[in-house]
Amino acid sequence: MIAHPSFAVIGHPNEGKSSVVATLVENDRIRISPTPGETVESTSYPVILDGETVISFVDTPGFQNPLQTLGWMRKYQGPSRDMLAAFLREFGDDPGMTHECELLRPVAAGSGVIYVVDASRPLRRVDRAEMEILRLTGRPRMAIINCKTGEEGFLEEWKEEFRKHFNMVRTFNAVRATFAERMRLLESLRSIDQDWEQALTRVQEAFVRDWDRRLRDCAALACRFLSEVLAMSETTSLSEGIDRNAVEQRLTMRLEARIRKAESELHRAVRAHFRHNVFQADLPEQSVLRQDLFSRATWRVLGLTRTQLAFTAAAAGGAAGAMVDMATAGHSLGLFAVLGGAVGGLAALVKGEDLVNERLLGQRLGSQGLQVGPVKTVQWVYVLLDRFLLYFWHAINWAHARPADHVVQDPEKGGKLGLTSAWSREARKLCADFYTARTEGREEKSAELEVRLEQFLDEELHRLSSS
Ligand SMILES: Nc1nc2c(ncn2[C@@H]2O[C@H](COP(=O)(O)OP(=O)(O)OP(=O)(O)O)[C@@H](O)[C@H]2O)c(=O)[nH]1
Ligand SMILES: [Mg+2]
Repeated sequence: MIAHPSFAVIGHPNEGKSSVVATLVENDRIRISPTPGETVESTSYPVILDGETVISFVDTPGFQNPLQTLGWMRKYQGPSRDMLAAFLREFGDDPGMTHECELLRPVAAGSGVIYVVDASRPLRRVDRAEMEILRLTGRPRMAIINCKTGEEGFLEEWKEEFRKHFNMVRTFNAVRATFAERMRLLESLRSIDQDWEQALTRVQEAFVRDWDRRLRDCAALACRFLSEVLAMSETTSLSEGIDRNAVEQRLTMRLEARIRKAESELHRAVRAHFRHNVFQADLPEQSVLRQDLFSRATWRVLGLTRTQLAFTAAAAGGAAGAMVDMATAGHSLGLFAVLGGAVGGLAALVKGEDLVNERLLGQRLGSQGLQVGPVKTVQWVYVLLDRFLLYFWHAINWAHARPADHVVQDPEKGGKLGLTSAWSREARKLCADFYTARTEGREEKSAELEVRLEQFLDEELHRLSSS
């Protein structure tokens, strides 16, 4: 007797069974291969949520000998509930039937059946035999149409056959299935057998709770990251005769390296939340995430338009005026405030509206100190957020069953890529206020705004993952 619902994923060799299991249990270590016969043993993969196994899916080898198996089953005379046990006894040592024994063993032990078919090819006699075998097991069963190519010419023929043998049929793309699609599949499983309905309702609820927790964690991680990075700076003391430009450059490089590191740690944490172990960041060739955080390309593509920025700056109480065009701001992007010392002209590499109060920040430095950072434009917060949102979007859309050549494209095409550019003015003002409070070191105000920002981000992550 199995304590939780279990489903054996069964089918012809190479139809995508292991891919379906990998996606459903979010396990990118399951072996998937273009060569038929990759899976030779049945392996049960549990879904563990809150420390408890709520459901498991069994990956099985493909049918090897369906015609002979069906022939035996048709001749079988004993009680039908003993049929599978009798089959395993009879063929347990038969080398020609090892796959059939492997794939029927979990079914004999009480698993339901998910039959996977690549319906982009015509139906054959062996397919009918496989479906009939599964019908004769008498277990709750569902068919999944996993169309590996876009070909749908044979779909109707398949569906007609499915109706005779299964309680439920669903289309499911193992490579592109989102969380919402996985939930729809669970919903369908719920209705194939009354005895499992309650247990599967609890499974569904556990999946949703777990997903909510992941998004809440990611929103919190992003806020911690922003909070840390917005306030980051590098400080040193200047001694007599030192080349101030060289010192400034060194501090800038050090600061950039720290920020890059913080961002890659954020990405790693996001990736881990969605259980991507084997596949590292497979980002599309042209993704802006492949560009360095401080490159011009990044700043050109992400963030807000000038008009949006001007509104935001005004709303957040910054001096009104044209936003600096980061792409033309000199040899470096000139993003960082340079404070303290007898800095003179260095203090304002970037002219225009700055939301950072340099006098306030520079106060503590005295004439011998030099500080680089924080970043002096509010655009920074949108660039950081947009990169986080893009990374999150990829992490939730990378299937755990990706063929090697599968790449998910960035969500938006053309124009401004940043998702924040579509945010409401209130949301952008919240970001700008947070930026100002944080860079000016106003702890209490920052903490209050961070709570609101985290809540807003949580809603935004739900919106991004709901389709
Ligand atoms: N394009 C595309 N390829 C898929 C899809 N599903 C599976 N594949 C590919 O089909 C091949 C077989 O996938 P597997 O998941 O290993 O198939 P299987 O049924 O477990 O195969 P065996 O274990 O050999 O019986 C792999 O190259 C997969 O990448 C899909 O939905 N779309
Ligand atoms: Mg397999």
